[in-house]
Amino acid sequence: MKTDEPKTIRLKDYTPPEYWVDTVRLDVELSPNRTLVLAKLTMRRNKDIGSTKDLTLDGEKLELVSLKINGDTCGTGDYQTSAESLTIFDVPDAFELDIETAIDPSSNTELEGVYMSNGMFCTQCEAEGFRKITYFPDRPDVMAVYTTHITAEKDAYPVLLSNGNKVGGGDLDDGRHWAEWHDPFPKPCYLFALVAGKLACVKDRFQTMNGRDVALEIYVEPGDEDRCDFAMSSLKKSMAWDEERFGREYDLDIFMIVAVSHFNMGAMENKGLNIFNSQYILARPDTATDLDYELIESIIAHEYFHNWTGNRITCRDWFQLCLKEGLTVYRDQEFSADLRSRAVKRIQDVRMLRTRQFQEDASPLAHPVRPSSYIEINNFYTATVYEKGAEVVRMIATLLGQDGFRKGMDLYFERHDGEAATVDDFVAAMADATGEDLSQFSLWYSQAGTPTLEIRDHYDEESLSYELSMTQSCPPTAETQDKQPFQIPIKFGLLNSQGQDMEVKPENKSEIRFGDTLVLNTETSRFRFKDVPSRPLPSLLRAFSAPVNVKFQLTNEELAFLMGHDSDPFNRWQAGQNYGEKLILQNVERHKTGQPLQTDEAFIGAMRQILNDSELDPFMKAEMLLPPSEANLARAMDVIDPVAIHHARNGVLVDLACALKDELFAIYQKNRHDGAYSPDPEQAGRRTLANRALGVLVKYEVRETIDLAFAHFQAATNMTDTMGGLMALRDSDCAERDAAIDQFYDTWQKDALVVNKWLSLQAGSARADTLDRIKVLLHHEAFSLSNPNKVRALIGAFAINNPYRFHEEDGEGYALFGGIIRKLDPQNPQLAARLLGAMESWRDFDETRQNLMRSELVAIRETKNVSKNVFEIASKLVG
Ligand code: B3K
Ligand code: ZN
Repeated sequence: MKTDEPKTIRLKDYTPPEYWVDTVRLDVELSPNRTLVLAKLTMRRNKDIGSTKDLTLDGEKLELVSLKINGDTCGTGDYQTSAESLTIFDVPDAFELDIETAIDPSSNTELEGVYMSNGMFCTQCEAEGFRKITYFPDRPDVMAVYTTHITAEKDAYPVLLSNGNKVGGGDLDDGRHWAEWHDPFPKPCYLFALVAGKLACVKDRFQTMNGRDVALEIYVEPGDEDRCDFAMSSLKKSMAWDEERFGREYDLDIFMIVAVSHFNMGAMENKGLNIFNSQYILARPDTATDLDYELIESIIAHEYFHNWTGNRITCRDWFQLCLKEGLTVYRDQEFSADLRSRAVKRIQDVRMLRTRQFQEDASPLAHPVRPSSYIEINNFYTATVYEKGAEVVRMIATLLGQDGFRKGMDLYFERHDGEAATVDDFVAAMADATGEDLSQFSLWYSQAGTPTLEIRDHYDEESLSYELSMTQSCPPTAETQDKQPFQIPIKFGLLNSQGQDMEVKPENKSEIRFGDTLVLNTETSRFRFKDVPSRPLPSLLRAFSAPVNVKFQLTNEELAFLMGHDSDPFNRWQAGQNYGEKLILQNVERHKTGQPLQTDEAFIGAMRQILNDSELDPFMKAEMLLPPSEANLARAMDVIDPVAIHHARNGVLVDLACALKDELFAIYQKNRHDGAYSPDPEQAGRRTLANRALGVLVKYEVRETIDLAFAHFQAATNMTDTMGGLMALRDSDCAERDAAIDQFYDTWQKDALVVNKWLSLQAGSARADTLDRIKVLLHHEAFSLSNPNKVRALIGAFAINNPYRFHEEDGEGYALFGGIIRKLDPQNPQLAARLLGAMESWRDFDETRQNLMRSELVAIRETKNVSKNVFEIASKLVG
């Protein structure tokens, strides 16, 4: 973990492995304090490379018990160990290696390698955790066939699981038992998994498109069996969708998922044995919100889809991470879009992209979708690699069209199945399948930063011609100062004065694809259209066809018109966001100069029309009702003023609440939940709308609205409404708020996942006592620094999602946060480094806050024994 001068790994230094591993047999004797691992590897020299006859394997935190080559025990002169490796001198060209190591799962707090969660054994090997289990060439381009033999005490660990199919099992005479698993598909070691414990199992089956019968098993802690139905049905939907949309069939006889309480991220796609953070499996209407259900569905899909994009075709090296992650996020986004509302899904994804990825891209942590160097690979599971990675795949699909994209995917699977591939291989398959030249497009993989598109238009009444001129620019980032122009697909439409799409007739037909997509591939381009009967209103970057910022001047009237009429639902929403942002930023100026806040009548009128629009889907209405978040507003300011942003945004909400009281109340009444709960998108959309309407109404804090919110909370029959009531009350200083919070804890204190919602809710409050409350909660029985879900629920919700209180000018929030990072780092460096990202935008604040954050970051970086994870983030931030 600790290194004085952490080494930087670079893409340009990649060399193929010197030795291959063909088969791995692992004998794992489980015991909490001392687990013995006997690894039998059949190895051979890579003939194409390799000058040395020495074999170096990765290994960390291992006790080497014994070592044999071709059955002969190695003497101490035959090998050498270091804190991170084992080197065996002068090995033959082909040999069998027996390595026996001992590990201590019970003291593994990093949650990487083999560790324990609530008394069960589980593993996490991606990215480099396998080296904490045994010595191995821990790199994804070494792919082997695994057989895993597990023995453990039968009473304490009745269920023994690993990858592939179960090939044997039985009892031993000392109270122990065994199971053997064989995975016929060669895989990199990061996809290895093992689980042992007292687990309940929920079973189902799936018949594949070729009639193969697959057993589906979800393993959970006993008592949670009644919370697995939705996860199971999501799994079956995912399997069917991947067959239908991409022709991909599942390949083993069994697919297993295990839910664990202690997990550093969302889930892990180990071959045939996915391991999940229990938060993304367990759901019952009274414990999970509509959003939880949505996340479960998409994460189950994501991990399942990895079976082809990640497992059957894996990554050559970790610089290619977006090859599996960006592509798989794109696939899970498409899955959700097909199952639910495409427009709402796009809005949610873009909101997240802007909040997390655009912010990262504008910070000292900016890196390309395919980074060119890293110190700690776990720091690169970022919004850029995942979310921007997915946007890049989406742009390829937009440029090639759905059919072209499918042809490219088919060719990619055909060419690279069973291989460890690169981003270039993927792009080449797309290009070769369609004849498209994607060389310029590939810059999206190597240049970081969010491009800005400045657009102007001109209409000539005499010639009835219309022109759009576009200029792209991208700020310098560490890896490239001077950017080359990107290839940018821009979906668009031209609206007439009735709000209908006009027929688009480009002067140069080759400049437009599929009738609605312009392709910009120079710094500046002009696109001309003929026979345009009247001055059009352009709707630009429809469906957010590229991850860029758009600058195009529109008047308030034009924004209101687009909000009401654009045939592209995403751009209706976008116009509302732009309008809202404009008004809030005006309020920011008023707040700074002590003037009363106000909201333009036309905006309120446009919102009223949206609320009254009987054609508009409730979920879309709910999205339109939500103004840009404080984090997104911050990106629009040269110097972020978190206090002014909070009040300015609140000011607009208060005005909406006042002016639209009747409409909001009617919406609430009409859409609030009634009857039997189902997490389907139709019901969820109505509940979201009712809860958001309530959330806006209470901004106008009068007895009546507080009573309404409290009654809503009290009467709730599902967690979505319970949380809706609590969220509405969260920022108020009233007695009902405190009563609701206490009552919630009394009801749910035994349920860890629900209690996490309680922690987040308080950490996210705008109330003045939030920081003090967090200090109390840090010592509350509901909190624990060793459970990542709890840390994220309390500290993440504060530092990442509550900018108003986190950035209080006295610096107390920063001090508390810095202290927690320093305490967490020695236990769980991965989590500590991730949380530290909360300070990524520190340079965009005023001098006082900058100095306060800077000194915390320096103190963190200078901490004795700082992990390389935290060191890398802190040093990049401080610069
Ligand atoms: N591949 C895992 C993430 C592993 C993170 C390691 N620090 C989950 C996913 O993206 O599907
Ligand atoms: Zn993934």
